[in-house]
Amino acid sequence: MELVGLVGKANVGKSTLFSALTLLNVQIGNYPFTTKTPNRGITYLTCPCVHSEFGVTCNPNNAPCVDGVRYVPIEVLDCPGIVRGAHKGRGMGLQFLDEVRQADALIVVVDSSGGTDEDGNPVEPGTHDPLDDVRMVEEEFDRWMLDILMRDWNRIARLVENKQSSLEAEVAKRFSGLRIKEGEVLEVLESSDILRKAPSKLSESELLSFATSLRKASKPFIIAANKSDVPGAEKGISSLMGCGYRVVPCSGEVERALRLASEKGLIRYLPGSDGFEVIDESRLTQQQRDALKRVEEFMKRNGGTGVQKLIDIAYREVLDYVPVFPVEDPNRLTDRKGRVLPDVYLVKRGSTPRDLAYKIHTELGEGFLYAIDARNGMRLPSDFALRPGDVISIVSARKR
Ligand SMILES: Nc1nc2c(ncn2[C@@H]2O[C@H](COP(=O)(O)OP(=O)(O)OP(=O)(O)O)[C@@H](O)[C@H]2O)c(=O)[nH]1
Ligand SMILES: [Mg+2]
Repeated sequence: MELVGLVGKANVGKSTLFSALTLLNVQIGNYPFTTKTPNRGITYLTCPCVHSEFGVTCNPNNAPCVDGVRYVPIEVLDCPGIVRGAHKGRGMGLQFLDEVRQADALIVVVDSSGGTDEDGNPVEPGTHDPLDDVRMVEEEFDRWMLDILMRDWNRIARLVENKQSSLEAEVAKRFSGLRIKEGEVLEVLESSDILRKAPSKLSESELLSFATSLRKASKPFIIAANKSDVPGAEKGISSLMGCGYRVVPCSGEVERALRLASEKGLIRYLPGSDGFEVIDESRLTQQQRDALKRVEEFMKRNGGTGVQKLIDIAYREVLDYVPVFPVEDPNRLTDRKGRVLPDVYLVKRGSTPRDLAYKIHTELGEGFLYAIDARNGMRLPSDFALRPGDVISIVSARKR
């Protein structure tokens, strides 16, 4: 399953976002380092279901369908806070980053209200520039990667200089599990000056910029400008716009309150929508009514809470994944259990039907013969790039 990590300075609201995204109760507190070990949970990416286009009713298996929207499960990891110097062991250190090696992307959470200082202690809103926190996370992450490289650099240099191995193979090995392949490491190397020098002659700063390029290639960042419900957050959000990454203003706290109220049956709220409906006004206390009024105003300004957008933008825009609907029978749109449009899979844009087959099951990929587009019953060319919403039947020599 896809995996996304929530990282960032201490006390910026990572666990609140995690809880909103997964509706699990985790420890939340207004002091740094509430979270001591990473938490894992399931959240969902949303995409339109194709059932109405085909005039059928779907029987979801891996991705529930609500009001024509499919919710595709994605694993999410809530990490302990990072502070400056973490790579040298300050705060909670960076040991836990080993767990984010497998993530497709990282959501870097910042306090856009500027109400937490460098170490994560609460301060007057507007007194801290959240852009500093993006830079801090970049630096700590890159230094963590640099340390991994440096730990073994003499040996790597010797192997490469004696022609016993290649630099890309050795680097890929050190970051095994980072979801970066040898070919991608080579691309990064070729776009830098690194290959012009013997590995043993490289300076620490050259290796650091190599680590930065590796990080950018393997772990795209999306910035969650959290706490955007706090008055005055616009200043922090506009400062963040200069960070070079996609910035999504959001409020984990508001999203969490909405999901809880919806779970209790007080309101009707679909994550990702820009409003909610009160189910029975008479069941609300005056305090709840006032709170909902403020939430409504915030959502109008922000176009929703931004929390669902974070996941959707991370996968659909930044990572550029495409949701597709594999079926076994292209006429009835069913799997072998007779379920209509049961599953949604995410594939990287440019993926072919064969890539999809491998993603579903190695054997299906190995026996891949051809694929059929269920919209017109035609066979697809082998280099066909899957498009969002494609309904695909894979014909394989090897039965699952
Ligand atoms: N106003 C506002 N406050 C928030 C929001 N999200 C979190 N908070 C508050 O920020 C504080 C920290 O929240 P946590 O979710 O524990 O933060 P964290 O980043 O997980 O903290 P560590 O685990 O210590 O790194 C709590 O007091 C939350 O109530 C938000 O969207 N808006
Ligand atoms: Mg936390």
